[in-house]
Amino acid sequence: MKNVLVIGSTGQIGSELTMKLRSLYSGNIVAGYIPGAKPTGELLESGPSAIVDITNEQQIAEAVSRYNIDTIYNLAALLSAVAEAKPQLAWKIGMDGLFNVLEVAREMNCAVFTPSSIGVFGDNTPKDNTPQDALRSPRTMYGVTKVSGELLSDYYFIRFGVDTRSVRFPGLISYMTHPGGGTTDYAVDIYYSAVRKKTFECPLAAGTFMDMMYMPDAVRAAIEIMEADSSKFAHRNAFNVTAMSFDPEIIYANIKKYKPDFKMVYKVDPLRQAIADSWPNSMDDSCAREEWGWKPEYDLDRMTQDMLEKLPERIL
Ligand code: AKB
Repeated sequence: MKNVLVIGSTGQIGSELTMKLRSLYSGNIVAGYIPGAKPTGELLESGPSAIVDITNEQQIAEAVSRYNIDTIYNLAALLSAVAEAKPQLAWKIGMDGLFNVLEVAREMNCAVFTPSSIGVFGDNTPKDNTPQDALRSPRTMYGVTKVSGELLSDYYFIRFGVDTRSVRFPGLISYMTHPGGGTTDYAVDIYYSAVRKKTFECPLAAGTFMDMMYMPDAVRAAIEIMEADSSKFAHRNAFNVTAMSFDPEIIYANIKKYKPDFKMVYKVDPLRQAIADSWPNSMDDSCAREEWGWKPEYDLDRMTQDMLEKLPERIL
């Protein structure tokens, strides 16, 4: 990777990934954004930025040509719960947008990273230790676009030789940028409530297990897979990756270790609960470990300590 375009650079992953790439590489790391979500502060000042709406192929091509881009991180997407409210828009961004990115990559010789998700799995997949090659039959629009995106990305690799790579991210937890509209967002929101000394209303029931990962691990996964020697890949789009699996009771108990007065009550959101129930409790990520050396660094307790230390500086 030398010159990189990050589409969706002001989102939850993009804001941290762009800064990390700028700290590692000396080329152009371009923060792509849509009007209304312009980068601010350090993200704006530390490198180039450009308006790149993923639904506009010409805009993507112009940024790639202007900055001599060799790698595109395609992070534009609607998360699972909001995609259920706006399925047409979710398809337009997730699929029409991906098609635009892949076409530009094919014509202008770029590698492409597009995150997939635990959302590719559905009710008829083994829930525990879900295998890499398990059946992908989601019931959400988010999952439908993610499975289709995996297939389309593999197609562009096989048919046109475009270097597409991807991971199936679990819920991502971070203190810098709020995710917004996901099913796993409760695991971010709970820290906000703990820091603000407010009772947390949990939208998922006790016993709802899902895979999760702290953002520094997620950013490292996104970079390491693009740097990996692909001759060792048996898979491409997309690798299961995980760092931990917990339910609301477990994360609550972990936060209470450091904030004994913190309180949580349940106020289950049926939409999010149904989505979470259709996803794995935990994924098997041994293929990522074997094929490109994936290994998480943060477990729940280390993440909690870091969140409780850094989040107050941002929100209080
Ligand atoms: C969501 O909850 O929609 C996302 C995801 C697991 O892909 N965080």
